[in-house]
Amino acid sequence: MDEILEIKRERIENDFKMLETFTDPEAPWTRRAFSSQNKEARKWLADQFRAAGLDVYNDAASNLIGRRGGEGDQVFMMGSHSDTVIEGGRFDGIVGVLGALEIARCLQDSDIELSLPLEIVDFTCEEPTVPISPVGSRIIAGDITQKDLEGVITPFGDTIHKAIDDLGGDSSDISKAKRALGQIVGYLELHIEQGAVLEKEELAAGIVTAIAGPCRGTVQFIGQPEHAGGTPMPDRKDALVAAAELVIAIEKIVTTTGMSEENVGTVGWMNVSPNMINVIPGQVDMSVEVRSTDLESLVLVRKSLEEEVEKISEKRKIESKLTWDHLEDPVPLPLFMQDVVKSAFTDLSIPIKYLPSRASHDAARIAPITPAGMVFIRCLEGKSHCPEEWASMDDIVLGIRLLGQSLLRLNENFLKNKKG
Ligand code: HGY
Ligand code: MN
Ligand code: MN
Repeated sequence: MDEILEIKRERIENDFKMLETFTDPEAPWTRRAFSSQNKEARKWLADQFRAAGLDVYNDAASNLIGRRGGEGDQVFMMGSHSDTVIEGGRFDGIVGVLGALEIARCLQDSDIELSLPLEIVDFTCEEPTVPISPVGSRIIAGDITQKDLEGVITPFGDTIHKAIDDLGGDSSDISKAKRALGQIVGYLELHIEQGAVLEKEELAAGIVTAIAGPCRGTVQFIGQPEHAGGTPMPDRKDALVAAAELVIAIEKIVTTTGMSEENVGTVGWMNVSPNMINVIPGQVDMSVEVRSTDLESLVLVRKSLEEEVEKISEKRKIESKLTWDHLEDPVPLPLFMQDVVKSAFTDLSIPIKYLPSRASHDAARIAPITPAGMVFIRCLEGKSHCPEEWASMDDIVLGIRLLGQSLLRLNENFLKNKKG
């Protein structure tokens, strides 16, 4: 299929320059979900969506949606997220949102109508700014119910209800945002790899086969705060030493369990109290996150981690509590969607490379209700979730061309199936 969409590089360059100005000035590039920067960026994005000829609205989950091609329940969908981690994404998620916007502009420029309406989406709160994230894509999939919102507070001190409403949603009834299976006929997402496979093989782009499932939780160790001088070592119930033991144990578990090269484990934050130099830590709260592209390994890793917390607790006579906040299994992407994306690579004469995603994406969250496909572009040294995260404009333009060609191929596939 010929490439008929004319991507405009300088429009894209301007978009990136503008969007990255919506950041916490003290910690670029930080635009956390529900922050003032997120709200400002959303206003700017909505204006760009409108200028691209899209009908713009927020669904009840506050996802920002631009729609072209008239009414009807069934749509094609493309998108990603514009919220970031702290000091992270100039490209993580942004490439997918701005890529979808550019494709909408190209369809408008060439007056091309697809066989179904197209919706482009900036999903709300993809990053774990609140424990129930990803919020927007999970609500669309019906994976977050009204009850799940209860008690959730954002880092800015708002209830999740107020936060969703402030972003244009309707937290009084988020089920209005839910889409039924089949309503989204196909979903496409462009994203940076957040790994170094493409760069190592000197490839600019790849076809995603599966998305690793992040399992996130918190562990609390409760020991005994005591005098750091007067308490002999054998008599201590030091919560921080217990936590330190667990950090090392997690590294050992993920590197020796199941298909270990597919597993990763991280302790991202830890709170020690009372956090004073001359007091034995009485309590530690810490995050645990394990992921794998292999389900069996992930189940074994989670089980070993639970057993390890028990073991440390007994050995040190310290109370412990492990709470899993969020369990995601690995998500294989449907072969026919991989073929749709592959045909776009062939159309543009781009070398074919299949690879799994070790990072999670909105695509994984809406996969239960729609066939999802992903295009990856390389990122510098595979880095992401840090200020050094970077992708070249050449690769971004190529990624958007592949996204657009995949959409046209998805449309062709839909028409073929319709004719039967
Ligand atoms: O954590 C992730 O994989 C994604 O960047 N939220
Ligand atoms: Mn991310
Ligand atoms: Mn992302």
